[in-house]
Amino acid sequence: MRITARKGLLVLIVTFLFFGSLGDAAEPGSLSSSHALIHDAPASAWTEGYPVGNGRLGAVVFGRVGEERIQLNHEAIWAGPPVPEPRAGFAAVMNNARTEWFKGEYALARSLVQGALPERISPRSHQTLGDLWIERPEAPDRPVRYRRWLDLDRATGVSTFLIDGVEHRQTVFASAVDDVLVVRLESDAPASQTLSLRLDRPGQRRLSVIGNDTIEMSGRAQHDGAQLGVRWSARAMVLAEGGHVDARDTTIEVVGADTVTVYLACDTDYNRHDPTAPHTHDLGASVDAALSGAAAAGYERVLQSSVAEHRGFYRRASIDLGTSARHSDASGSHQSPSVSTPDRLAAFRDGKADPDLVELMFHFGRYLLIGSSRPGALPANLQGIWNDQIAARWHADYHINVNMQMNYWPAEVTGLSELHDPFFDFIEAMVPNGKRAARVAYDAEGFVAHHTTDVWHFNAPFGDASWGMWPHGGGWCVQHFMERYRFTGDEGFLRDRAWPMLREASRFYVSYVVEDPATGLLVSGLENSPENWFLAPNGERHTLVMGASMSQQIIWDVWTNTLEAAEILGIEDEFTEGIHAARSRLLLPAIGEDGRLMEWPRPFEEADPGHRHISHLYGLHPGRQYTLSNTPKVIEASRRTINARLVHGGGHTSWSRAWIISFYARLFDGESALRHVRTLLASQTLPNLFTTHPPLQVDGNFGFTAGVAEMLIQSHEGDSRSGYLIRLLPALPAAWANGSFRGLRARGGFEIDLAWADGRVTDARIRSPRGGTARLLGPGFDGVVKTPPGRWVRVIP
Ligand code: FUC
Repeated sequence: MRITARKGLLVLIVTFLFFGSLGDAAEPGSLSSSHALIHDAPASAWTEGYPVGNGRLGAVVFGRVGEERIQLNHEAIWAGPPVPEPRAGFAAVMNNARTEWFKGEYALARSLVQGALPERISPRSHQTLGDLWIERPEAPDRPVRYRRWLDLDRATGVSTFLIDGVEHRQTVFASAVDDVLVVRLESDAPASQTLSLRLDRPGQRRLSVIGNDTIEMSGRAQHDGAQLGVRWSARAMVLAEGGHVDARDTTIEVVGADTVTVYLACDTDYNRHDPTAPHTHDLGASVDAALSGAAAAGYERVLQSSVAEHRGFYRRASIDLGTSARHSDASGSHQSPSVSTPDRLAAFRDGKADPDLVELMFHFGRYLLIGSSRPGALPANLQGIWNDQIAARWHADYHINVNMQMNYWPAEVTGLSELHDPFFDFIEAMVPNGKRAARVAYDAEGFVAHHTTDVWHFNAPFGDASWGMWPHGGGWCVQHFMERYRFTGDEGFLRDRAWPMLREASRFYVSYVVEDPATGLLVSGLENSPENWFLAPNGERHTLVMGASMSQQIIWDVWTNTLEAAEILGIEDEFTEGIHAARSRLLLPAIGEDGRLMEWPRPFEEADPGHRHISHLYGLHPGRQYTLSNTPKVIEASRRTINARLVHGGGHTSWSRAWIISFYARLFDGESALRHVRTLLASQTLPNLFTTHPPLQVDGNFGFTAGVAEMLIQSHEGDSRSGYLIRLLPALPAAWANGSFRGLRARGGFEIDLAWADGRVTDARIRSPRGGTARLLGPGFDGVVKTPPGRWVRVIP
């Protein structure tokens, strides 16, 4: 093994099989202030409940005593078609509109396009499965010695309380191993479980009982008899030790049991590969199979296997920003786990330092991804899988003008690569409709996707042009395929999955862009810059342009990734030549007179200067077009762009705030990044740590985790042939001067553990399954490391 030290640094290289000094600092404990939410009262609102999930099946647990509510979700309970369809003849309208736009006839261009767009069809939402209600008629109104916690390391939501001097404990979790939701009710005295259980739901459903211990709720997702969608069936089996269990109407009554275990399973006829061809198997039978499997295994085994399986993901990464016992200081910045999460949030809001809370929020993002995105399932939607509504805000759908992508920003860097799979499967499943939309709507080749879609894979420009006229969802999603390759080095994935997507997205853009008659450069349009408005010279508000900066950057990104992939795969043909030629004629964003990166190709004023989307910084993040080394002027312009947005109230949704963390991280500005880490936690986070748009949108949680990771490690510079540049602690704020991380990933397939003190790297180790070479650059460290396959290489400055 060789490491080449630069700048005269002394570097010692040793290969270790394990790394003692970092292991304990970052290891999740059983209940720690960085790995658990704690409340001292039951949830009085859904946003105070604890989410649990196995990727398909989820719940929000209220932890109430007299009337417990466990709100249930299945990822695939969706109302159905009709969906917006691409409209033939649209391309001709678009061509006329483009001509008018180039002449400066913005209003006419807009009305032509708007007049040809299909209407929005609403709601067609993801829906709550319903609720499991557990009633304890004799429970006091006010619980005594009440406490509940969500243990992120075990993925269990627990509540404990006293009734008549008897200590009760409720444990809820969603097992991915047995595909059941489990509710366990125990106490420290025999025969103390007397309660009734029922299922219900605010929308259409049928209720029945099966035998004397199982309740069934089934139906077909819909909106008031229309938009018939997914058929589903859920059953809850109630098993008691001691006492009696009986069914009355649609309720299960338990009297005097020692313990009660409820297994709940749900299945649907949704076919994620082809939603138009629903499954035809017997849903009741498949639900029964899951229930009897869990019952046969028994509670302890179901629990243990669930915890172990969850930890297989959860324990892959950890961070310590300086407040674990090792680093806690006399000022009392270390929080004891006994302080409730709302109290910690309130203290944080008042300016109290609580780096463990930042760690907790970082881990919560990983926890939510594990809970809402598992191989073989649907990707995490706007709410993950947690939704208590029949018609959710934005239908809890798959917005792809930032939101779903943000959900997956933390996946690779925190070592949860497999959890990215549902995203890839979903985008690939959209390809047939995406090709149809390209052909029908634009007379173009290849694959397109627009600003949003849902489980029916619909794909069309529709609705109001200010949000619906945006054909870059596909181009943006395709970036993830390339990033998966970069993070894993998996050439099979590059060849079989990334390349076809890159090729089809590139083909769309080649046939879609047009020449700007004034400059001869290639521009995309007409379309919005998500979802902002500009003021035309005559003062009118408009959204549609030719050559919005974000569009041009996404196209640059897709074409550049395509060429890079082609080179790795040894593909050189007419197609790649065409991309080369097109890219050299692509309009690239300009810097305006005020020094900001321009959002539109002409110097329009923003109608909403504090707009939540800062789309035109796509090339800074998540793209890799702009870096301090390559484009210093654009980097400076980016800084001014963000400042201007913030001065006007930008970042007011949690996802927008989260993106700003990553922007600042890419500007190597740790203090500004930390300011937004704090603002997101202090003012855009709900009592159960869900981030709020408002209402809840989990993209902010995922963007938070990704943003914190981006402050600690970056690897978007370089490539697989010349080697990646891995920046360690590129945006470390002074408040995090001492700390460590474990298991963060870098492009090139590397996994890195790191410790630092006084802002300087003190210890690091790196490995990659395939072996490789990378340059590591951090405070107090700069060197090139070569790792043999699978072996840790320790690097000590
Ligand atoms: C985008 C955003 C909105 C919201 C919606 C789900 O369109 O502009 O703020 O997050 O997605």
